Amino acid sequence: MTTQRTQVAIIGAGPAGLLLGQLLHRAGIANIIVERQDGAYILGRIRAGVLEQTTCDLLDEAGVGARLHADGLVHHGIELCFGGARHRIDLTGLTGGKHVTVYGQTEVTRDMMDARAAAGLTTVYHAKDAALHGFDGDTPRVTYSHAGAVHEIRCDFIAGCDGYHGVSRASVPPAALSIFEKVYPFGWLGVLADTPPVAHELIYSNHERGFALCSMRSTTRTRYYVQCALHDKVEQWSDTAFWDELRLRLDPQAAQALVTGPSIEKSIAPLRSFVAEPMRFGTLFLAGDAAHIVPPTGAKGLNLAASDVRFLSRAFIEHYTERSRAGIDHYSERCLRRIWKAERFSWWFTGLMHRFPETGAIGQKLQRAELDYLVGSTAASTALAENYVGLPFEV
Ligand code: RFL
Ligand code: PHB
Repeated sequence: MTTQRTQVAIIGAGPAGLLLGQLLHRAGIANIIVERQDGAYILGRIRAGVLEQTTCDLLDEAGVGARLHADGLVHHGIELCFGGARHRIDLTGLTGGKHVTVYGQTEVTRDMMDARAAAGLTTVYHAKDAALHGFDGDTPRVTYSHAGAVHEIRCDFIAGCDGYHGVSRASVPPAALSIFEKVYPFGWLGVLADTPPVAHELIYSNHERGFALCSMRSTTRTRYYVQCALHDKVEQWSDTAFWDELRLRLDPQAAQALVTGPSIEKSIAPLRSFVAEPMRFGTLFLAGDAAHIVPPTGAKGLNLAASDVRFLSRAFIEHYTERSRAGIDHYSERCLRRIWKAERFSWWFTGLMHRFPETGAIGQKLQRAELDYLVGSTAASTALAENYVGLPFEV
């Protein structure tokens, strides 16, 4: 068994792990990332598309914001579509000047992988059987196997950035965790295509056939979603079936403007609200999807991962430079305060926009009344806008 020594061992090279690694490196804190997959696999996962300003600021702080500023699309509003018409929510006007940036998670991840490689930092891809040891004390270790040999990393802290299905949360004794979970009775079928976006801004549509979302990755690449049954399989959905269904769920003008084309990627994602508390166990810290999941309706998952990493990087920097434990001791509580607000918003927006079979006709009437109220009330529109662009950090 070979043994390496570092300050922070990071499990997972998704957005949370890569961003933490980059921020720590810039503060002079040594770290090693251990990742189960290879880089190409990670870059093939099509996920988030909307970044809050605080996420963009953190990417700048990590020194990986150049391409984001060059290629990201700044959006000042979103459109809500219902009853055959679209209604604009003026994000910037309602929030005193804030906006969001449309820039794919794939690109964010690629920028961070490139920066990590350029800095010569260690990422062990294809690391199998990662196991966490001794995190109830001050000498935690991570073991993993790679190319047939077992390796060990000795460290001061372990950051569990390994997503919902990772080993980090699973390593915590169940009695030490409180789990809060809701699984929604539908999924999202997503299609990526090289077609021009149907509109300049994102369209969130509530339709009696189900929810639809028109998003984008650039001015020539679109990302569209339709609500589908939980048991649907991607193979059941031909490109034609997808485009036909999407068109039906849009207002007549958008339906007519919709440009279709062959899908580059097509996948189905289940929707879940999930929080595991607390987020720290001795010298193990959970961050991102390892600790919480939101349904994608509010576009909060990647942004929450970034906000956890903001708290965690500052906590480690305080520890190493100021010898202060404050950030470490308050990490879980600070993260969770923000997480629960994003969980609430994502749950509310999901409930407002989707077709819920069990609520029937009265459910649809109530949604319609709320949507009418929302687009007609500055107070209600402002509540949506300020959550969508991202709530401020309290500490
Ligand atoms: P990730 O991205 O899942 O990365 C975890 C990494 O850990 C690795 N791993 C392991 N490594 C070593 N050993 C093990 N035992 C391991 N187990 C796992 C995995 O291979 C992986 O590389 O978690 P992270 O970094 O916390 O990032 C979270 C985000 O990926 C996620 O929250 C967002 O994608 C959610 N999301 C959205 N978020 C937004 O902020 N805005 C959006 O517009 C948005 N849209 C979305 C989304 C998620 C979606 N899906 C598919 C769930 C749209 C969709 C459809
Ligand atoms: C996306 O572009 O993939 C996307 C955008 C907004 C959402 C969810 C996903 O709410």
